[in-house]
Amino acid sequence: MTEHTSRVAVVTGASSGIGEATARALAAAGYHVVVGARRLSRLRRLADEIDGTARQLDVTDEASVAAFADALDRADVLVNNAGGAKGLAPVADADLDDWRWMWETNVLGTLRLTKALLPKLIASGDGLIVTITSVAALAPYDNGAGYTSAKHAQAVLHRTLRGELLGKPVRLTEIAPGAVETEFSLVRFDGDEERAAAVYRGITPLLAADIADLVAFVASRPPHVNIDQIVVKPRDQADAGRFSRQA
Ligand code: 8X3
Repeated sequence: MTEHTSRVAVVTGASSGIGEATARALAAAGYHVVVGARRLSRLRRLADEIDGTARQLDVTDEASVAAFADALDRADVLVNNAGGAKGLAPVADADLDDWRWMWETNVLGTLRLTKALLPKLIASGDGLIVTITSVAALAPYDNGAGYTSAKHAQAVLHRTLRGELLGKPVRLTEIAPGAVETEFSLVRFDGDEERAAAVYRGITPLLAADIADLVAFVASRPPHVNIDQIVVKPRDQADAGRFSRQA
């Protein structure tokens, strides 16, 4: 275990997209960043670039989370980013395995990491938990119940901590993005590139770096300032299902 004198930020789901961009932004802000994800080779490349630490992490696996947490000598910031969507189906056709995956990663994954790191975040004297939820955590949409219900549950778990940790030196920020062009839609549509591209066609979507900027901003506020929630969407998006698309 390396002893760190600089503040340590932990980012889950850091092998791509918002997680990867957030790791870069926090490293640029002076954090030692511990990146966790299942795809270790991609993580190692990232960790080398940002002078951070790569550790394999499966947020759905109790033992993996325990080993990940044990290896940390300190934790000042936790970014709960791991998660995602699988499928877009009406409740009548719900695929139980897709639902299970979404609840395991988004909800129980956030729960596992938060529980495991909470003692270290409190001990830091100025801890911060940033949970990346979604506009899907704010309202349901048709064919999205597996994802919207998981994101609602993840958000409620996060928001509950705001009260439960009152009096403890831990801040809590929820960031709820709309359309961000990452591997998100490719995962949702099981590798169907055509379908994934259509989600962002004709709009200027947010980029992973746009969300990472917000995390870095939140983390750079003084300890008495708690930014509770940020909802961020492309200008071309009014809500989960309403876009202005150029032909
Ligand atoms: C992703 C945004 O609108 O696909 O979290 O649910 S949406």
